[in-house]
Amino acid sequence: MDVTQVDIEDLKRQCAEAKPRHDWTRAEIAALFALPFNDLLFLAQQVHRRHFPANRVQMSQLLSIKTGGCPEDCAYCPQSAAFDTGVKAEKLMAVEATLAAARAAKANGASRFCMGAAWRNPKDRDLDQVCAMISEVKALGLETCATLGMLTPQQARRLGEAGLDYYNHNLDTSPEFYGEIITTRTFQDRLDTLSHVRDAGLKVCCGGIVGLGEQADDRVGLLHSLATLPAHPESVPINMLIQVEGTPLHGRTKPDGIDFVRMIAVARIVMPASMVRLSAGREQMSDELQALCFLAGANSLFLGEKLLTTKNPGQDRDEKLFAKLGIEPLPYETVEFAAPSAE
Ligand code: SAM
Ligand code: DTB
Ligand code: SF4
Repeated sequence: MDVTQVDIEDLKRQCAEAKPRHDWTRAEIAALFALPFNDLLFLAQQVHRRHFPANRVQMSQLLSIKTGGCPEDCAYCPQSAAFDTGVKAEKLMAVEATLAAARAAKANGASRFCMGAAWRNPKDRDLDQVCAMISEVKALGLETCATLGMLTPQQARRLGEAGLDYYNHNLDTSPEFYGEIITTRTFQDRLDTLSHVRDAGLKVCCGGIVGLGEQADDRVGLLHSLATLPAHPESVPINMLIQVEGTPLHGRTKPDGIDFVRMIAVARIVMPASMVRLSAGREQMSDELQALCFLAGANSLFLGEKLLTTKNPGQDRDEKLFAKLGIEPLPYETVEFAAPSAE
């Protein structure tokens, strides 16, 4: 990839206008990654302020509604039945227990509730129960998101009818590196599910992970795949790998924090109107590293002590962090501010 072919001053001027575009080249994205760090952050913060209020971060709550025993072999995941991680397989949670968690999340300040299930794909019978959860969580006044694995077009439509706002399905990494991380479904399978979700009129939540052992070019490849989709995902979670003992990726060299911030900043610039979510991995991050992620354009995080099966910083630490940084929660009513313009 020849970054020297890119007119970087012209690219910076164009990016600062913050107009969503879908014709990104890999060379352009690589050139953004290669900017001096301060130039990259300055540009990302300029772009951020064209679409979102400054100093506002959405608080989201994650709940594992069906834990463990997953037939897929995603090498990062503690919930795969292929690895001995100590996560026990459980049944699908009852609607009432899910609602109790959603009420508690709302009381703690969350405006978004994400339900995750360790499935390759949902069975239609299970989907009835998940649809009931979605309708009732939505009725509490929370934005809803679900991540249940691969979907058929009909299943995506049913979720939309139940009131689902977003469906999360990550590409995780570049098309080239993907096969080293997951063998039980293909990159194309994931793109197919994303297009069913889009066709059903749902908002798309799609991102990936840093720290899988990928090369810098794989990070470019992931963001290129996302930013050249027919419509940008409205929501882009960027996860730092949480290394779980028993998974094949346990013991990988950890990426540099500055490279993680660069990933957030470039995601913000190439998908200017999307929510960029600082997702897994905050437990291991310093306050300073998280502050740089917000400066780079991240505007959502997960609240609480637990993600799906792993630890998260918890309310006390987050309240102190928000107070130190002068950040306030982004309320539900203003989240629509994030809707990408029609281009
Ligand atoms: N089973 C569904 C699926 O994979 O589509 C939904 C749940 S899955 C846990 C959702 C996402 O969580 C994965 O795509 C991955 O990006 C992220 N994830 C899982 N384990 C992780 C880990 N150890 N560290 C960071 N992110 C992780
Ligand atoms: C996403 O990209 N990150 C969240 C959410 N989507 C579902 C999941 C993070 C899971 C971290 C590992 C665990 O807690 O099991
Ligand atoms: Fe299963 Fe999702 Fe974990 Fe992959 S990431 S093993 S599909 S729960």
